[in-house]
Amino acid sequence: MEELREALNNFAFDGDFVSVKEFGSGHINKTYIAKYRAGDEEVKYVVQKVNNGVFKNVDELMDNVFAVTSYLRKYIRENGGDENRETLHFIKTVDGANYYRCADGSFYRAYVFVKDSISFDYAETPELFKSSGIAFGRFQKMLGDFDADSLYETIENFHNTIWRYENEFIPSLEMDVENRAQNCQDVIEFIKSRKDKMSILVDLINENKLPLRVTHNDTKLNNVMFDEKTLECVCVIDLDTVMPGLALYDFGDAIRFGANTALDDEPDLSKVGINLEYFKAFAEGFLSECGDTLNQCEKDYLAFSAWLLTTELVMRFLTDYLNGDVYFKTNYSEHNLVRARNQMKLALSMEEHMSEMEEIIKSI
Ligand code: ADP
Ligand code: GN1
Ligand code: MG
Repeated sequence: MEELREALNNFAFDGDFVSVKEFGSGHINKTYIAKYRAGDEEVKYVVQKVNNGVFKNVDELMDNVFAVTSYLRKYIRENGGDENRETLHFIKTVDGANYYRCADGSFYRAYVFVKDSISFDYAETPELFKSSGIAFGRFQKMLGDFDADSLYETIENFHNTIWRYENEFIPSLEMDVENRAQNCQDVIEFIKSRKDKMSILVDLINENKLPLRVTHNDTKLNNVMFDEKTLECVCVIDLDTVMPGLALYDFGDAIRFGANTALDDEPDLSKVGINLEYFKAFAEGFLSECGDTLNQCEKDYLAFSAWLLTTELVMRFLTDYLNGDVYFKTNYSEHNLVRARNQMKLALSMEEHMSEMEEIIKSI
């Protein structure tokens, strides 16, 4: 708490401090809401302790998010939108820096809480999920002319699935530091038997069939803020992984999280599967914004990307389980294994329904 206080004292916030509390359900950073009072008005800020284990170079990370949000603010202003609501507004420190480094070495950053907005871990309706598709499709469209080369790769090989298999999954299995491999042979087998399909998108990049774009790369439903009253999408958040990537990564990752018939850590696997209605809703929203810019190869692999990103997460959650839960936040000791099995069930369900998923894409 002391470092949090130290950080709060070093941002150029408006007004007097009222309160601070932990907030949100992200798996990576530690997020707080800090309330301030300026005259009669209460102002809310989001203050985050950056996960320095995940993001090794905080300078580069913050350069990226400042560059992207500055670009978006200008784009939104020039296109008649509300730049204070439709993208994140970062606050500098009193010394004019992008983030604050505490005496104990931890890193904090701050931005304005998007007013009257709410995020969801589960979409109650297909309309809400479609709206998140609009948000991520628009995000990609808005960044269409952003210079991808100017961005740092905040996490290398983030969605290079086959690289993760060879360089993370297999080594963690061989080390098996917690002696946990014996608990998850079913998932290990699942992953190993899908290895051949893990290089498909990377191969298509190398063959120049899939273009690198500036993408979000972490398109979970709870990385979109919605208007509290109208439930329309307002703003895409969590910009830490904005870097050159594939439109397919953004599509696939959103589906694997939001078109699951259950939460992604639901332990009762009978509840887990692909929700085709939600799949269609998201695809309609996403493609209504950025469909025009996609080439035929991108369109052809949309359904596949949902399966691939789901399988990638099976592997990432299981790798973290084998490593002793060092990456994702967990609430109990088997949490990562539960997540891996959940995503495995979802991937199996997609395998069963792949032709329907492909038909849906063709119909849009
Ligand atoms: P993580 O990387 O840990 O997922 P996020 O940046 O996604 O961190 O923030 C975690 C949660 O905090 C989000 O899911 C959202 O609910 C909330 N949040 C983050 N930024 C804002 C914001 N500017 N306005 C309102 N809520 C926010
Ligand atoms: C993490 O930060 P958050 O909770 O939005 C992760 C994603 C995973 C997701 C799984 C930087 O997202 O890649 O898909 O958890 N983010 C990072 O729920 O690794
Ligand atoms: Mg998040």
